[in-house]
Amino acid sequence: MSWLAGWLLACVPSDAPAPAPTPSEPLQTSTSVWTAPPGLGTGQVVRLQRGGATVAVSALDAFGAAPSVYVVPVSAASGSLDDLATATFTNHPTTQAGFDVVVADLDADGADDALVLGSLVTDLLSENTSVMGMLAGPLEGALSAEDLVGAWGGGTTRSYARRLSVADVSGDGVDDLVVTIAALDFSELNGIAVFEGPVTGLPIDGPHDYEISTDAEVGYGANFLTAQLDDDPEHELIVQAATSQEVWLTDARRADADSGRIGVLLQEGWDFAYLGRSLGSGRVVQTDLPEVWLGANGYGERAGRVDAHVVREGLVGTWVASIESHEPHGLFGTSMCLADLNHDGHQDLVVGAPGDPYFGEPRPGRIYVFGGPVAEGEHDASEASQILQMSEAADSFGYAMACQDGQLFVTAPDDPDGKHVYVFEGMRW
Ligand SMILES: [Ca+2]
Ligand SMILES: [Ca+2]
Ligand SMILES: [Ca+2]
Ligand SMILES: [Ca+2]
Repeated sequence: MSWLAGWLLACVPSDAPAPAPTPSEPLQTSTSVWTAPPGLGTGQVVRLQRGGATVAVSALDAFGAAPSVYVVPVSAASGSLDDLATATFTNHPTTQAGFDVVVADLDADGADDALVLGSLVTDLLSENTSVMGMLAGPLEGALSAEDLVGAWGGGTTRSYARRLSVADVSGDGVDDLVVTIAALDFSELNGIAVFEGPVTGLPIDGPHDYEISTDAEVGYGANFLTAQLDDDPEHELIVQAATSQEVWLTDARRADADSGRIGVLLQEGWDFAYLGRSLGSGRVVQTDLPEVWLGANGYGERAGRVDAHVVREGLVGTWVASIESHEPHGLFGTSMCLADLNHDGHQDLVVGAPGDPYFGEPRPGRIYVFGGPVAEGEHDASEASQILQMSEAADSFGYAMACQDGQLFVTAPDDPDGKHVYVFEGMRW
């Protein structure tokens, strides 16, 4: 059984009614709304450009195919994504889900490039393989599959999977491209591939430089994040091991690629909690140590929770705080974001609870804002500084988020009115 099917099938529906929504009073904030064209489900993915000047938003058509990507300046006011985007990429119609997108200057020529990751229908049996394509900057105007300067597949038995990141993981000061690897049918997730930057050369069809992999049954690489967790210059990997319900902290330097397995945060008895569905790093709990935040949106009747672990020397994680929701099928922890949103000098935590489209009653999505510092120990989600809900529809508000100090971008991919990205600035609570 694949890790995804395992997550979906193992979750037992509950007849317990969800408590009535309790959104907070309107936040003191300026809110912009980016609206998608009719029929496009925008916002499965929202990612800040490396550097924070633009936001990339993914979109799928009504059949979950033909992924598009809008690149929008972070300062854009409310309006149509078609009008606000400085670049729009529309993929080939036979291309399926848009798994991920990153915008960064990967070839170090001074102009942003985009990497898009999707699944191609390769034959009549709908056997899928994931392909990662690069759009070389400058990113301007309407772009199509013909503008892709190169495409990577993973080989004959594996493909690049669902998550991308750009960060210096090799320690030479130059950003690298990091991507998960899976079996072609996604039944096994078992590695992280690294392309050492700068990634240049056209066409780009070479294999990755090295990889960090584990036994297939671990499910290493369903989700991951790059973050700075110690004193060495390179970024570390925070990796979801979906099948074994773990999150691993991994040093991704080339010299350490064989060991790869430095820290393990094993959570006993959390079957199908989907630990690592969302991942974060920062310093929200009052501490001098870097933290990793782990979302487990399937925990406890799919109510969900998030846990913070401080990271000590040697990438050893120690639990310090948790925030648990008691609303079944809220899927609290589907997304999260860490930044100082109200400019008070403390990082804040935002957690998305978009609702459960599989086993729950239709309900609006919500986000929970926890003003930092969050005290050590156990907390209830109702302690949030703010709980926000933007409509009465089952809009999946909170499905994906991106943020930087003072700015929060939240998607609502199922909003029937097409209000698919909310931008919050100047937040106060
Ligand atoms: Ca470039
Ligand atoms: Ca590097
Ligand atoms: Ca480091
Ligand atoms: Ca703050």
